[in-house]
Amino acid sequence: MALTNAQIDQIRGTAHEVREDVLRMVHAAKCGHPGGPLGMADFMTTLFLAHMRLSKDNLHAPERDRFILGNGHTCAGYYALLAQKGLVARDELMRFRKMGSPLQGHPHRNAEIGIDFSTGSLGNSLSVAVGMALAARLNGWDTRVFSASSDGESQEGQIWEAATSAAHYGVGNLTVIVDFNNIQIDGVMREVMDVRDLREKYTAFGWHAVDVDGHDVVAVDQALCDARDVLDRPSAIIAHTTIGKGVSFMENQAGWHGVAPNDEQFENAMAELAAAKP
Ligand SMILES: Cc1ncc(C[n+]2csc(CCOP(=O)(O)OP(=O)(O)O)c2C)c(N)n1
Repeated sequence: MALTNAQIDQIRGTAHEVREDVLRMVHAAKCGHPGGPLGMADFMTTLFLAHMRLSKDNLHAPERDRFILGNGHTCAGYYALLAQKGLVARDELMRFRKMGSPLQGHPHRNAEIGIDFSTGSLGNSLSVAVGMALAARLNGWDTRVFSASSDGESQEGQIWEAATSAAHYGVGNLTVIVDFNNIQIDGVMREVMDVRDLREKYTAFGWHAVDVDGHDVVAVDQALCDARDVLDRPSAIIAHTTIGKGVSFMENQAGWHGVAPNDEQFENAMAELAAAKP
C-alpha cells in the first residue's frame, strides 16, 4: 500500500535527524565515515520505518526480519536508525567508536540491539544474507532479509557468487539495496574499477532488479513494495545517491568518505542541515 502523506513526512523528518546524528557522532569521535550514511539516509530510513519488521517487541523473535550492512563503514547512519527504533540509547550514539561501546566503527553482531551480523570486510554480506534467507525458508518463517551494499562492495567477487546462488535457489525473501554513489575510498568508482550497470548485471544473474533515485522516499518505498511481491527471485534495488547528501561541501567528494569534520566544518554542516529541515 502506498505511503500516506503523513508517513512520507515522517520518513523525511527522520532521515533529517539521522543526518544530524551522523554528523554529531563522527564529529564527537573525531573519526569515522560521514559521506556514505548521509547519502544513504533517505533509503535507509524508508527501509527501517516503513518495511523492516525489527522493533523492541520482536527483537528476539526468530522469525523477525534481518538486516546486514555490507558497506559496514557507513554504520553511523545504521546506529542512528537503531536509536530511532529505541534499540540503542540516544546517549550511546555519542560514544560511537569509543572503547567499550557496542557502537564500534564497523558493526559488531549484537543480539541485544538488533545487529544481525558483523561487517566491515567488504564482500561477505550478500552470502550471509542468502544463508539467512534460505534458513528462514527452511524454517517456514515469513522473514524477509534485507542487505545494504554499495558500488564499492560490488567490486568484490564474492558478491557475484552470492548473487548466483540466490537466484539459483529462488530466494524470494531477499532484497539488497545498493548505495550507488559512484564514489569509493580511493576516488571515483568509474575510474577506480567500474562496476558498470548493476541493474543489468543483477538481471543477468536472474534477479528482479530496478534503478531508483535513492533520495526519493516514495520511489524507494514503491521499489521495496514491488520487491516484496516478487516471490520467485531475489530483488536488487540500485539506489542512485549523492555521497554527503545535505552538506554542500561534502556532496560528491571522495575526501568525505572517511574523514571527520573539524569544529568549524561541523558547525557549518549542521547549519546547512538546519536551513533545509523538512
Ligand atoms: C575486503 C575489503 N577491502 C578493502 C576495504 C577497505 N575499504 C573500506 S571502504 C572501501 C570503499 C568502499 O566503497 P563504497 O562502499 O562505495 O564507499 P562509499 O560510497 O561509502 O565512499 C574500501 C575499499 C574493506 N573494508 N574490505
